[in-house]
Amino acid sequence: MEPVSFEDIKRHNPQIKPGGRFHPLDCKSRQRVAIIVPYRDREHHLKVLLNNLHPILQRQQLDYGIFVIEMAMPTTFNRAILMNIGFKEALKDYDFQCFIFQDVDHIPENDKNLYNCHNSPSHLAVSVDKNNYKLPYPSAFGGVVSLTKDQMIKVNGWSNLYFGWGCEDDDIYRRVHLHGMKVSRGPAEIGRYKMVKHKRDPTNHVNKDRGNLLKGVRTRMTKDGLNSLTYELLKRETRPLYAYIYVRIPVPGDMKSHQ
Ligand code: UD2
Ligand code: MN
Repeated sequence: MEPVSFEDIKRHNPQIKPGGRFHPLDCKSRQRVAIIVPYRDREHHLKVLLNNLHPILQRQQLDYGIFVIEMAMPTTFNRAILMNIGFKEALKDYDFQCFIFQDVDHIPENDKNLYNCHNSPSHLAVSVDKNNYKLPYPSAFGGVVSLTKDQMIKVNGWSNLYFGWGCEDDDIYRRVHLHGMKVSRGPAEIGRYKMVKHKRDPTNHVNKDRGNLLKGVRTRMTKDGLNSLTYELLKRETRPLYAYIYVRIPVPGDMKSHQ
């Protein structure tokens, strides 16, 4: 759980290709998997995550890539729109079939927690130390989840409208159910995570509008998501351990300016 320098992580994982890509040389992976990490000012967490995740994913013999999507200051953080951007940008690189949406502070504990996709969207972070390794509520869908490319398109991705903390995960959970799918979960002893301890970030205050937004999912979901996504790509870098994507998000009310 201690941060390790990016150089040391690279040295310990010599098989990782630029952009944080890997595929096994002695077999063909079942799935091509993109790991999307929403990010702002958490370098300490990113070091802990990459130091744990790269070894695990290699042992799982995945054909994978890690994408870190950073949102430019000063706009209030918007985790869900970064997921949509990661989905779109990763597909420009490679024909990924499966998307894992991974919080930067969630560190998997068990190698058997497979980073792949299923017939229905899946919640991977079933038991997190922060919640005493218990699911906080039956419809929880936070931390780490997986959806296939087709499932993402079917639900129109994540909402773009949740600025600040909360309920963006409940929004996509509802989209999944409103499209006749159910969320699957593995056993709690496998879906175990440690969350790096942190305080609420200064640019991610509680979203006061989250309850209202959530009430409107059904009517909003067909027009708020992948099909209404707008952002400004500021930088795209192939870093040794991950692909880095730096974006500016238009604030609500200013949506037209970046189209
Ligand atoms: C919970 C959820 C999380 C998300 C969030 C509400 C669980 C286990 N976790 O986590 O999935 O739904 O509530 O938005 O249910 N981030 C940054 N920089 C920032 C702010 C956020 O990188 O300044 C990213 C980072 O990947 C972080 C994630 O967004 O892990 C979620 O934010 P959080 O860790 O502050 O939220 P938390 O722990 O309450
Ligand atoms: Mn957290």
